[in-house]
Amino acid sequence: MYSATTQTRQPWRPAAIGPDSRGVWLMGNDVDVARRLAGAGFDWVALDAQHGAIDRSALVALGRALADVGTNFVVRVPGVEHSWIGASLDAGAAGVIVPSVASVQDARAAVRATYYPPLGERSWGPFSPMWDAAPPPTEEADAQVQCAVMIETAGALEAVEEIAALDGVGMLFLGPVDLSLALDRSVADLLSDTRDEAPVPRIRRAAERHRKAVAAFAGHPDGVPAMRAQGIDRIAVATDIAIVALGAQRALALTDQG
Ligand code: 3PY
Ligand code: MG
Repeated sequence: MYSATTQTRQPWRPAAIGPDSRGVWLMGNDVDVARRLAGAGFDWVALDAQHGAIDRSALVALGRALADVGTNFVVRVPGVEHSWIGASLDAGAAGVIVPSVASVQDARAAVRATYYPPLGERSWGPFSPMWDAAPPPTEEADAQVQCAVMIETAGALEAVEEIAALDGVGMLFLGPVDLSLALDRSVADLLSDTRDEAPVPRIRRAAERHRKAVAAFAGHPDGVPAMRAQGIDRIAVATDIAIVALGAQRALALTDQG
C-alpha cells in the first residue's frame, strides 16, 4: 500500500456534514469567495458541480483553499458519475452528494464509486490539495467518507427504504426543488406536509430505520424553519448567490435615505 514518507498531517476529517450543522452551497468557483464564506463559520461547504460553475480545475483550487482555512467540503457531483465521484474524493472532499438517483441501482453505482474494494470500485489516486499531508490508508478513507444520495426523483422516493438500507449509503439528502417538480407539488407544500405517508416523513423514517443521516438543501435561510420542523438538522442553509443577494439588500437598506 502507498505510504508517504515526509508527510504527517492527515487531510481527511470525518463527518463533513455532521449533526446540527449548517452548510453553505457554492455555485460559483471563486476561491476568495469560498474562503470568505468558509471563514464566516459555516460547518461545511458544498461545491455544486451539477448546476454550478465548478469544473475539475476549480474543484482542486477550491479544495486547496478550503483546506487552508480548515473547512470541510463535499462535492455535489454532476450525476451518478463514477469518475466525478472519484475525482472529488481524490481532491480532498470529505464526501459526495449524488444527485439524479432514480433507482436502487443508481444508489449502488454511487456506493461503488465512493468506496475502495471490497465494498466499491474506487480507483486509487488521491490528489489531495494538502500537499504536506499523507493520504489515509484505503480502509480509513472508506471509514470516513460520506456518501449522500439525493432523494429528489419519484424513483428514489419509491425506493427510499432499499436505498437507505444499502451498505455504504451514509446519508439521504433531500432535494426539495426537483422532488417538488417530480411530484407536481410546490416546495412549500412538500415541506409542510407532516402526514405519516408524506414524502419528507417517509425519507426521515427510512433513514432512521437504517441508522442513516438525513440532510437537505434549503438554498435560502427562509427555507430552513420548515426543514427543522420536519426534524432535519443538517441543512445547506444558503447558496453563495442567495448570500450575495441578501448582502446587497442589506447594504441598500442600511444606506436608504428615502
Ligand atoms: C434540489 O432541490 O433539487 C436540489 O438539487 C438542490 O440544489
Ligand atoms: Mg436537484
